Amino acid sequence: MSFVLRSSQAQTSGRRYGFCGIELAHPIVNGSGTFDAIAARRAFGDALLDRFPFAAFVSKTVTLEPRQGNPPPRLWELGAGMINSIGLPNKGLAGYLADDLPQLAELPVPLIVNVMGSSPDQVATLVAAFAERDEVAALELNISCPNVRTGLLMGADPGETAALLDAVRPRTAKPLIVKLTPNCASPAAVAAAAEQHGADAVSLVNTLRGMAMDPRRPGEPWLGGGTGGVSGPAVRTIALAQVREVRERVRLPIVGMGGVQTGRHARDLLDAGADLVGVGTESFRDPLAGNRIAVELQRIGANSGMNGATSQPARPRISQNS
Ligand code: RRO
Repeated sequence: MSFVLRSSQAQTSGRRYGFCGIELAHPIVNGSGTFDAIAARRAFGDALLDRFPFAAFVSKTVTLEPRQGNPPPRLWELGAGMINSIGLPNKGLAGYLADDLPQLAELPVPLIVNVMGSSPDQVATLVAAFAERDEVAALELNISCPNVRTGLLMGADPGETAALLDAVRPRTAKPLIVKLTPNCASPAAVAAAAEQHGADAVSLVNTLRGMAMDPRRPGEPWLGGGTGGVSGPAVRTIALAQVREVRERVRLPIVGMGGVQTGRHARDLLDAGADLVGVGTESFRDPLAGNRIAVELQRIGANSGMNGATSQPARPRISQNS
């Protein structure tokens, strides 16, 4: 049995979006780990390929060795989002190359592979393995997972990020996107280090570390991993502020994400300085959210806060001097 896809595909105006030398039909991509394209293809069949919700597909994080992930429970729902403690379960590099890569290569959009290691050498090995694969358009370095012990070792400190880039940059000519954490003193300083040491783009925000207590076991955390990563509308304003801060510090292209549910939210991130927008938690609610958001964004157009006839703000500010 396959399910029916109901949403219309993003109608692009013919305009293409350039990102690190990759041509995209619109500026909406997925956040790594929030859309399982292989499972979605099983559910929706080839209709998924005709109605693919994103302009590029970012894979779930791959590590060198297979991982089972964190013990359950792995999710806690909030009024304005959720906390995840997935712990990056994956088949490891060999399993990914054998099973997942051939299936992901059939998607109708460029493939960005997200990788993570617990040392620069490990990340360099992963990057080198994908460097020669034509199926892969770019690599995203996950230095921002809040849910594993070593997740933030290289992402919370500009010097560690610089050392990682020094190890990894010589291993590939493909674009390298560095996924930044909001769980550090200065994401903009980490972005600047990434830029100076050869990154091609940055993406932000990954999830914010958070915790929920078990309602039936006083003093005990709900999540099997103890803490988790907060995402969804709760983090949207934080993402906006951090994207703006990073934009003021670096010239690199930015993939902005955090709580995007509508075209308006995407427009706001673009206006804050992002070049592309990632949709994450919203895709769990609606797998075709990416498509809907791309259509909404296109309808809004640029400079949507302005009155088109006069180029004046649609709603004037109240004067602070009167
Ligand atoms: O798998 C996860 O628990 C996870 C990862 Br790799 C990540 O980068 N961000 C997140 O919120 N969860």
